[in-house]
Amino acid sequence: MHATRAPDRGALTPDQLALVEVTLDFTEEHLAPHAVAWDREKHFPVDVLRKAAGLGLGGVYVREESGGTGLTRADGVLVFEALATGCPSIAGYLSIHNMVAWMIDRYGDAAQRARWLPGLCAADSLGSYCLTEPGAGSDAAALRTRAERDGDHYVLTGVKQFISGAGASRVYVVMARTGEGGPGGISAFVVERDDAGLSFGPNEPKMGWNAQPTRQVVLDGVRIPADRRLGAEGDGFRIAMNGLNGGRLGIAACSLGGARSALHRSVAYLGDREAFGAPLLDAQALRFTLADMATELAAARALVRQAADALDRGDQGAPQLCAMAKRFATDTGYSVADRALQLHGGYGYLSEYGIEKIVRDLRVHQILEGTNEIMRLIVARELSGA
Ligand code: FAD
Ligand code: 2MC
Repeated sequence: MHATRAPDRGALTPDQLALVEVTLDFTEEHLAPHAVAWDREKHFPVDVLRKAAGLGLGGVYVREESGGTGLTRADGVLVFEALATGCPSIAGYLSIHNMVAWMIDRYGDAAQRARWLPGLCAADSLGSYCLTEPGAGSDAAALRTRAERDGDHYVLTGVKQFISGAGASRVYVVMARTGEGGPGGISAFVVERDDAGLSFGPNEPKMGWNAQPTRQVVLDGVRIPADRRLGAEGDGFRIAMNGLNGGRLGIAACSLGGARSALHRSVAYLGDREAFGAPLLDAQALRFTLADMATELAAARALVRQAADALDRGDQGAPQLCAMAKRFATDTGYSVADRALQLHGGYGYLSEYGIEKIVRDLRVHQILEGTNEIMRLIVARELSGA
């Protein structure tokens, strides 16, 4: 087995090694060869997501008794790192889809699990997570979308901004206000694509993550039965944040995968490219750059896995570790990818080589699922007790 396929195979159990192998085989066959074209054509490959679900990747953290794969977070970060070596954008979307499926499994009742999880696990229905609004991003508890109780129904009105997968997804977990201002007045709901009053903005033109749509989700008096609420009234913010703890690890792992691919392409490129009478790989300055990239990625990977273990154990400090891991791995991933571009010289800047796409895809990981400033805020609050 080559180092590009499992950088620290000794740390993995036989089951994890097999999981990584299967995921990498899938990635090399179904993602990597198409990633540049999907980015160029802004194509969302729903058929490929269904194929991934055939391997159990539609319900990675959904319990087996609910029809999922029942993997741990420690397994999950291996899966998403492997997928992102082929396409960070598709791996990132699949991580969000899995966050939604996990939230329904974890907070839904038996009827809700039976209604939505089979479709989500098979990726026959895709999932979207709707927290951000035009006026409430980092300060998510300031959200203004309302859910008014009306007998056995709720009526939802508001706008959700930057929603990944919107329009293509069938299942939307929407955080909306049912009570007072602040986090305690928020509840979580499942809205379906066919619900009357739901519509979508245009696909936002953007720097990266082009292989998946990003749209506004507009709720104009969407009337849904009360049994679409996940958990109790007022629990929505906690549900949203607990979803994000795992989601942040997924995004962190996607940064590791994208950057790992960029690093290994750089090694191969410098080995082939001759200048001043020798392969560029012989130049010590460039070898040291590669060594730093590999070292920083290994450090980031160790922190991601530590946070995943903490989340699996239900440690009290897990949210802070997830924030540290998200901040560190996404900053490191972007920096590694950017150095890989430089090592490719002018060719790194050409779309054809796929390196500039990785840089563009990884840039947004420093912004979404909580900006890296908000990750620092979470860590600093814990340090200072406020
Ligand atoms: P703002 O909150 O306005 O922040 C602006 C700047 O100020 C940032 O640099 C921020 O870090 C900084 N800042 C804010 N507050 C503080 C503070 N207290 N201290 C220090 N700095 C601060 N959201 C969803 O709900 N679902 C999705 O599927 C989804 N997908 C996305 C996909 C893409 C491609 C993008 C770009 C975004 C997506 N988002 C999604 C939204 C994303 O989570 C938000 O963009 C992000 O949380 C930041 O919110 P904002 O853009 O409103 O920035
Ligand atoms: N895990 C578990 N619980 C959490 C939590 C976490 N990560 N973060 C907050 N909470 C709880 C917190 O313990 C508190 O509970 P209680 O009332 O029982 O004490 C409650 O939630 C309210 O928390 P705060 O008092 O800290 O709320 P505040 O408004 O001050 O700050 C902040 C919360 C800034 C941490 C939160 O708003 C945040 O994470 N903002 C970033 C938003 C974000 O990540 N958006 C991502 C959108 S999704 C996306 O981008 C995709 C691509 C899918």
